[in-house]
Amino acid sequence: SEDRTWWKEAVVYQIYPKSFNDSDGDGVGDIQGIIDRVDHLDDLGIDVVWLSPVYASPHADNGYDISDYRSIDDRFGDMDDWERLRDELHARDIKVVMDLVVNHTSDEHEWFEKSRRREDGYEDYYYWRDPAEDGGPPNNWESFFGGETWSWDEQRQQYYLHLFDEKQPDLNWEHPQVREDIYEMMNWWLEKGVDGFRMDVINLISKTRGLPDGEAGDWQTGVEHFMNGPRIHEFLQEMYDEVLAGRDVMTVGEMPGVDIDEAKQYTGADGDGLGMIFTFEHMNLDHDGGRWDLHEDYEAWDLRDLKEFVGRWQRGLAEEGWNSNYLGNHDQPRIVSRFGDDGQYRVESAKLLGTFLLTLSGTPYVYQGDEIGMTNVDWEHLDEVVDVDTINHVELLMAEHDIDDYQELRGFVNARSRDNARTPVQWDDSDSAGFTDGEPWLKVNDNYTEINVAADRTADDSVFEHYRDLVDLRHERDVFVYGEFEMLLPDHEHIFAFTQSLDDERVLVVLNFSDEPRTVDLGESDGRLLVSNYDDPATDLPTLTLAPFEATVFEV
Ligand code: ISL
Repeated sequence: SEDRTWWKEAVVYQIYPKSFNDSDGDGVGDIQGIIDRVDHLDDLGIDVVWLSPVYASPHADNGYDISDYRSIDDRFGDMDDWERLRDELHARDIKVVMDLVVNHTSDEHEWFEKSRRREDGYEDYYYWRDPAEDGGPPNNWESFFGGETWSWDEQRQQYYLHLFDEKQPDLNWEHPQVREDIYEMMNWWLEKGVDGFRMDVINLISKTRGLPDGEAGDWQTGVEHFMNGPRIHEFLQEMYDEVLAGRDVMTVGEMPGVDIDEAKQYTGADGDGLGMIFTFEHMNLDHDGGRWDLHEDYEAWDLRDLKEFVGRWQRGLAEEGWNSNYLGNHDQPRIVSRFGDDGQYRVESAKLLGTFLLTLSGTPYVYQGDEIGMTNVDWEHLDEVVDVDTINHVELLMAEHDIDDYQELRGFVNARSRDNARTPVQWDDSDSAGFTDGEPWLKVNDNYTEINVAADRTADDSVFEHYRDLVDLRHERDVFVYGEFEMLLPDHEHIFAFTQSLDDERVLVVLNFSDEPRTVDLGESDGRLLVSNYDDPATDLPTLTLAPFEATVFEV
C-alpha cells in the first residue's frame, strides 16, 4: 500500500441519482440535475463521483435491477446527457465511477427473456431448477430482502434463483458466455471514459455447485453457499485479465460477509486485482447481522465495538490491501441519526463524523447529504415507504410477530429503513427543498427549511464548510491517507482517540462521541490545532476536557 495511486488519495462522493436533483419536474432526479449541481461537488473538493445505477431499469430496486447495461434510463435522461456529465466532471478533474451490478439483472433484461423462452444459447444464463420433490422451491436459501430466493416462472415452468427481489434473477456465472458478455460490457464502458467500477455484491457471484440447502444460522439461510463461493477468486482474476489489467482504474467490491484475510485475497498484492472492498462489519454494530431482527434496544451500539473494528481494519490492511472507509450509503440510515445526535448536537456530531471519516487511512466515501448533516425521517405510514427491502421485512415481521398495526413497528422502521438515506437532497428552503418543481417520488424530510445546502453554504461554520476544510487538509497531508494508525484509550466508552504517523509527520485525532463533556489524558504534551468543530476548542494537552461531540485534530 506504499505505492501511490490517485484512487488512494481521492475523496469519493456517492450520488444516488433518483434523489439527487430533478431538472425536469417529474419528481425524479436526473442526469441534467446532477450537471446543474456539479459546482457543489467541485466546491466540496471531492475527486471521484460514484454514480449509483443510471441504466435502463424497471426500478423494482431503484436501478439495481438493470434491463439494459448499455443505455441510460429514460427517467434519468439519455446517453448524450451521460456523456455531458462525464465531460463536466472531467473538466473539473473529478473522475466518474459507475455501479456495476452483475450478480443479477432485471427479469426484463433481454437475456432473461431469452432464457425463459429457452432460446438457443441462453437456456443456462440464469439458475433454473425443477421444483423439489414436494413441489416447493429447489432449496432453502433466504433472500436478502426476506422470504424465498426462488420464484416460479409460468412460461418456462421452472423456478429461477434470486438472492434479492423476484425481479432480480441471479446470473449464472458458471456459464462462460455470461462472463464474456459482462466483460465485453465493462470494456465498452471503459472505452467511453469511465474511471472505474463499484461492484455490487460482487462476492456473491459464485454459488456452490448443486445449490445445496444451507444451515440455519444468524444470517439468512444459505450464505455459506453464495458468499465468497468456490469460484469467486477465479472469476475475479479472469475479470482482471479480460478487463482491468493494464488500465488505470479504481475498483471497489461491495462484499457482505468478508473478513480481513478475505479482503487481502481480493485486494492484496497477490490477490484478485481489486483496489478496495466495502466491508459490512461496522454496519452490524447496532444488530448482529440480522438487521431486521426485532430487538428492544435496536438503536443501541457501543463505541468500543466501533474502535475494535476500526483498529483491526486500519492495521490489518496497512501492509497489504487498502481500506475503504464509509459510515453510510443508500442502503443505511443517515449517519448523524445512527452514530451521532440528530437533535441538539446535530451540527457538532455531523462534523465529528466527517472528521472521523476523513482522517482515517484509506479512501473515504461521503454519501450525498451527509456533507450538510441530513437526518433520518419519520415514516408515519408504510405507504410512504418505497424501498422493497423495508416493505418486505415489515410484512414478514407483522406476520411473524402477530402485529396488525404498523404503528407498533414505526420506531424500528425509522431506525432501519434504507429510505432514510434516499429522501431528496435538501438544496434550499423552497417547496420540496429545491429538489423538484413537481411531486417528489419519495417524501422530503420536514426539516428542509432548516437543513439545506443553501443555508450551509452561506454560514461560515456549517457542516459543509467543515467537510470542505477536511477534504482540503487531507489533500495537503499524506499522513491522513497513508498514515500508520495507532489507537489510544481503546477501552474508553465515549472518546475515540488515535494517532496517524508518516515519516516525521504525526497527527492526533480526538473525538467525543457523547452528549456530555469528557476529560481525558492523552499523554501528548504538545500539539498544534489543525481542526475543531467548536469556537473555543479544548487545546490544553495532555489533559483535554471535550465538550459534547467535540472533535479536535492536532499536529503533534
Ligand atoms: O441493505 C440491505 C438490505 O437490508 C443489504 O442487505 C443490501 O441489500 C446489500 O448490502 C446489497 O446491496 C446492494 O445490492 C442490492 C441493492 O438493493 C443495494 O442497493 C445495493 O447496494 C441488490 O442489488
